Amino acid sequence: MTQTLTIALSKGRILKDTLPLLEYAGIVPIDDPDTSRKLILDTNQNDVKLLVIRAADVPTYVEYGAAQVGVAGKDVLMEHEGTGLYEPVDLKIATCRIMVAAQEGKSLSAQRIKVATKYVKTARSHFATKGQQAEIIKLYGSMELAPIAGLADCIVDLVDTGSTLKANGLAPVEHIADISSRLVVNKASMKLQSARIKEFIRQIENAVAA
Ligand code: PRT
Ligand code: MG
Repeated sequence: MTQTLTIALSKGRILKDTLPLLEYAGIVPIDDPDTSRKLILDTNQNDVKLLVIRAADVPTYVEYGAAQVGVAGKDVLMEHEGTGLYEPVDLKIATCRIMVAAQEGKSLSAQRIKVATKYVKTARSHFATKGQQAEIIKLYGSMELAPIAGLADCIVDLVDTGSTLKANGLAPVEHIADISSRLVVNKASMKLQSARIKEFIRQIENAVAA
């Protein structure tokens, strides 16, 4: 009997960049991920399914074993509070940097600064490591607005080309980490479906190398 392999992916750029890697591993969705409204996609292999969920929910699905494997941004994984995940492969897709950014010319040397971000854990640990007091203000999106609107002195956000920062009068101030997407694996599945999952990991490693 073959057990189903369920792969959790987030819609958007990670899904787009993961599909070629899956195809290299012989897995092709039957429904068109761009147009289908289904959240669970069948593939050409009848024991492989794709879940299409919010980026921040991927680690949770994999940790609880609702999906045996998934693809998540390192930014999302650094915020995840759980313990039950292996991160065996850097897929080198959806790359960017997580950075501190502020209005052009703005000094961040105050005793205590306000930092707006969706990356609360990462921001807190960055400023703690620097020994700078920071009040972290949690936002869910459009971080670039916060300094302009006077909500915060700076933001912690993802930067790729830098054009979103620039368009909003912001400039990068500090580099926190390089980000890419990672293959994540449920710890129990790695034991229980060891052969299947190791084979899948090997195929994905080959796809990344190709
Ligand atoms: O929509 P939902 O809230 O569920 O998730 P999401 O909007 O975070 O999903 P999506 O499709 O944007 O994918 C997010 C994942 O892609 C992140 O978790 C990262 O791992 C990865 N990624 C890579 C990025 C970027 N690059 C990126 N540039 N995610 C977001 N951006 C945004 C950034 O937040 C900023 O608004 O793009 C803008 C900056 O781009 P530049 O080129 O103007 O610098
Ligand atoms: Mg989005």
